[in-house]
Amino acid sequence: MKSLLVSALGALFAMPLALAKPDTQWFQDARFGMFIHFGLYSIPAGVWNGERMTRNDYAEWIRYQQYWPKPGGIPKAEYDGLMGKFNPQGFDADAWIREAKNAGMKYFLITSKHHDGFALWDSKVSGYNVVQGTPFKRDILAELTAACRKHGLKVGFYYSHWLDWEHPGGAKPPWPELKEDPVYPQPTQEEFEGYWTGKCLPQVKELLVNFSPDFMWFDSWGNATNSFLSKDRLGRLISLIRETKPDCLINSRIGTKDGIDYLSMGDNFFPTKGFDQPWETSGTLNHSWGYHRLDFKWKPTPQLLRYLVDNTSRGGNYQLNVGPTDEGVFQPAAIRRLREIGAWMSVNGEAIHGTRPAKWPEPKWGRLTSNDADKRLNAFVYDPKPGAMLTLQGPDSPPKRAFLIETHEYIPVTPAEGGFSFTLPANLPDPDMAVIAFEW
Ligand code: JFZ
Repeated sequence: MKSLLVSALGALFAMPLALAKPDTQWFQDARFGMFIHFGLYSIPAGVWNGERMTRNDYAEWIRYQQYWPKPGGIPKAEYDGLMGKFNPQGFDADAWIREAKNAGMKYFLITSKHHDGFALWDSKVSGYNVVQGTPFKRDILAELTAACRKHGLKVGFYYSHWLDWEHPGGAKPPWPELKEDPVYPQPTQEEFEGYWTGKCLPQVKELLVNFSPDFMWFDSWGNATNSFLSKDRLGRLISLIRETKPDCLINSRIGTKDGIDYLSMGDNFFPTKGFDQPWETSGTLNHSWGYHRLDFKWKPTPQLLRYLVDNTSRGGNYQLNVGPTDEGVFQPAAIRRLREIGAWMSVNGEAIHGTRPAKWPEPKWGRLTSNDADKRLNAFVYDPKPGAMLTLQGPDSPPKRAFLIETHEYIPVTPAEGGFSFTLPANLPDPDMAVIAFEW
């Protein structure tokens, strides 16, 4: 009787479950993750034959942006020579993931294959990969995935599904300045289809089967140039993922907002309002995503923390990028920032992880997050003035308890018109931000 009931229920739920969208709760609880751009481009690191690259100055674009606007960029055979030099002897998957974990990050995302088409795993689909093509010969994704599992981080892969500069059928850069590159013209629809079924779909399947990723991050932009990402092709890619790994999340830069799990913002774009769907911003520590030896535009830690708090308060995630060097290590400037963020998170992480936006209006003096259905609010006061009295509009009764999270100093609260007022301590441990818990 029981088994009958179980099988009847099983039959009832099997179909809808298979089609249902995966649960995004872990993603929303996480709020903070690490993004990595690592590949052949990490070797030239923005400079080719002594010349700095041009245009967007993203190191991972060097193949096409060197000698811009010369058509064709770096000849393919010359770029492919980087494979013989790819040998990051300092690479230590455990060290990378420990750095992410210590920073308070709950997930890890890496370029499994960027636009240049080079794969960081032992792909049987294309020999253009780290194991078959380089002296390093190690499966970087296998080592990193194992380290993520060991340390309890979720893991996901960036996969460039549209642009691929290795496969003759992959799409080429869609630049308005160079409508048609005479050296490497855009593929025909037929040629692209050959790439799609011959490399893209089988490689994505391989990633899903080999590594069971918790999420995938695809990359595309612009509509006019994206005739390659038809509804039909995207449908095949999404079904492949749903059928192979039903709980794997998919981002919107795949090329559609339908049938996906979370929205990806433009690079370093921090919206001033949230969305109905889960969402994230990918951001850089300096300017370039891949390691660039002449990129010195490092953002200060307080600015990075503001981005994290801004997005969290609006229901979004922050994926902070590191471009490891050709040695396979993080630059000191990256490590310092990750550890400073980690120090802050070890105190204030409880106001970030697992929170949701508060239902009250965003205060002028800072940001709010909420735990336990607004039974606890966290207030992030930006540029706090010692002893200042501030008002939080919304709650109809003052909280029972209010304290500065870092020191547990008690914060006096009083009823006020439309909410309550509170007074900042005379001694503030952090001149940039005061983080206060309010409990009802
Ligand atoms: C893409 C890549 O071209 C780049 O190399 C990097 O990987 C980044 C994370 O993603 O660049 C984009 C993609 C989309 C936008 C901007 C840059 N966009 O929609 O604003």
